[in-house]
Amino acid sequence: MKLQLLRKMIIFSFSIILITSCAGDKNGSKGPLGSAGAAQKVYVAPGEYDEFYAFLSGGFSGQVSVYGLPSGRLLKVIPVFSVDAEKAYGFNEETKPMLETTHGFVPWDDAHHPQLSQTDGIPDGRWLFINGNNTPRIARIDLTTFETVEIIEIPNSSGNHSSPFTTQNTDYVVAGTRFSVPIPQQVVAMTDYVGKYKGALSYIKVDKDGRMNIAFQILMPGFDYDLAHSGKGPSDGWTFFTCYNTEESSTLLEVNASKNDKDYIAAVNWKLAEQYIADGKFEEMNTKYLRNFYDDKTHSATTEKFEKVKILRPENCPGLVYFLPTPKSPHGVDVDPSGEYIVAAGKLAAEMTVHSFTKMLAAIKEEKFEDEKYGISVLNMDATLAGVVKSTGLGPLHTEFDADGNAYTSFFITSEIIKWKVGTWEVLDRAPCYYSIGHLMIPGGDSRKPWGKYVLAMDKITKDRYLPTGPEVNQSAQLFDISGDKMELILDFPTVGEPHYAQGIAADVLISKSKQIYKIEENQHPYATKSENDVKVVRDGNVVRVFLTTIRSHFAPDNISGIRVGDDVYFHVTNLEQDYDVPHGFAVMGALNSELLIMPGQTETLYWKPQYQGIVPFYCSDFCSALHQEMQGYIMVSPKDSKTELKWSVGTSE
Ligand code: K7E
Ligand code: CUA
Repeated sequence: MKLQLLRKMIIFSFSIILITSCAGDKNGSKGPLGSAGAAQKVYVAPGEYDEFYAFLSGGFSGQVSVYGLPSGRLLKVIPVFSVDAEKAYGFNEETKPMLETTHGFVPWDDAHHPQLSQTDGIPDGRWLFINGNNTPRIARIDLTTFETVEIIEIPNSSGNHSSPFTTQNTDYVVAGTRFSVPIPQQVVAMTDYVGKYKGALSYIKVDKDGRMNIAFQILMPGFDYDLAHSGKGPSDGWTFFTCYNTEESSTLLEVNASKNDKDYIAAVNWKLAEQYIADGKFEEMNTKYLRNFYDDKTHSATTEKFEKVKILRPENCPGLVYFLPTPKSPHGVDVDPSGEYIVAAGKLAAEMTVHSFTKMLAAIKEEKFEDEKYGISVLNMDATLAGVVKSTGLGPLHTEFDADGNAYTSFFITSEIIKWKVGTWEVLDRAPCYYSIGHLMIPGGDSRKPWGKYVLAMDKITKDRYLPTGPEVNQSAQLFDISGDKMELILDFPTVGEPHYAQGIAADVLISKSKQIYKIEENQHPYATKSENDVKVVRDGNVVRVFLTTIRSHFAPDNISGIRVGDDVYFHVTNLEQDYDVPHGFAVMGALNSELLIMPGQTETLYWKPQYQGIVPFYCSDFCSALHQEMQGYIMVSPKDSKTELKWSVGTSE
């Protein structure tokens, strides 16, 4: 507190000096004053923490990266859908099941939309969900450990883009399909697309402990379901999905899916869906999907298989879905903090359309319909329209909200953020982005109670912002201070992968919950070794299990003999440390997978198949102490048909 006050005073006096030495530039937004002011705003002194956590998706990296704001410092990369050799994710025996799907082991995905769990529409810091776009999945990250603990596959989906977008009490996360396909899968010619290809909107129930189950799927017309947001406050109970390709074309969509002047927002009444399910108005469809769960007591993941989903058909369920006409190929759909306004960004439209939830309900009641598509009523556009934002920006994509009734929309083509007033629709400010902004994020900016303060732009093209690094240059994020009337650029920093969306949360919600160690007495890994006295090497046919421990600065055992060429060797390494921030690594020469990086109290397993006789070293790969470089050992590998006995030791050379 004192430190902060001191810092503020220093900044204040520094500003005075600058203002007096820079006469003529009174607003201070340009020149040396601007840059010094900006640097001060993002500087976090040693001994202090950042104010917010920001979780950025990695796009084609498949992971989530965690940054501190306002400093823009990278704190962690969380492996989610892609293997990560640094953390042995997808390489050690414990996490391999996390990436299992009905297609087999999938080592990669395209992760787009992180979404924090909410209570009463406010991010609560329990979990972060994120969608896998390519092989449809949703992952859940535990925010006490910052590790992926569950991944559920979404059947009948083909491109999980409009996902996960939680409801306001995390009753559900959703999964809308980008590609429509024949459901159930079968051969239907692309020329027969119209009416025969379908899009599934899935509702995944989230239990109190976070576990995910597919509750039901709604079988929709064969459009492309692009993005979503759930209602909040008065509109809680509804989800809004944008759709494009209402033309139902299967080819050259850049032309053929841009013909209709209007596409739709699909408004889904999920509380009514629950009622239809309870009343038995569903059909059960055979399908296949997997759910993978990582238990941080056994430090291991397991896979379960499921074979049925409940299907609701809108044509048999009156009132379940309505279409709101929305100009041309809308992309993002965002609901303001009050829950009243539904903002659609028509990426090919000049203006932005805002629908009113109250008017939508009235139009439904008064049956103001202008059309019907596959049994779904299309509401009259004027009847639901709340207003139009005449921004003069081009290519609107996404909107977030601050705490003062303002909205911020990203415009890809004109590469800018436009700030406008919710309710009056007037444009208040605009700020250029370098370059080509996609998503943007305000901490809490899609919740009922935004923290505001900053908006983070996630830019697609970096060009000349950073030093050149060959043909590939990193994507870039840019941070704006939005505490004043005008947005002020205060920082830009390169990102991991290509972030599509992000979530921000006040740091103090997470700090106290963050786990520092795994308690060794709670370790229920079936191959854990809880004391150095219990280390051993056990043979069962060709399978050899090595029970190892680590503690600064040695392995036990560190001399092992009796392993033979062709054995299936499992190194079960338990880190006996019980201090914060003391992982040990484990690396074996020539191993075909990765290192292990074992947290205090954790057990991890490396599989190894020795291929030749001789002496094979292993060592700790994480600099853990002054004698880290001494943390090493030897394995003697004997010929395949030898009769050598297993022997192990530490500290004796017998
Ligand atoms: Cu606009 Cu995948 Cu959310 Cu990219 S999406 S920007
Ligand atoms: Cu243990 Cu380095």
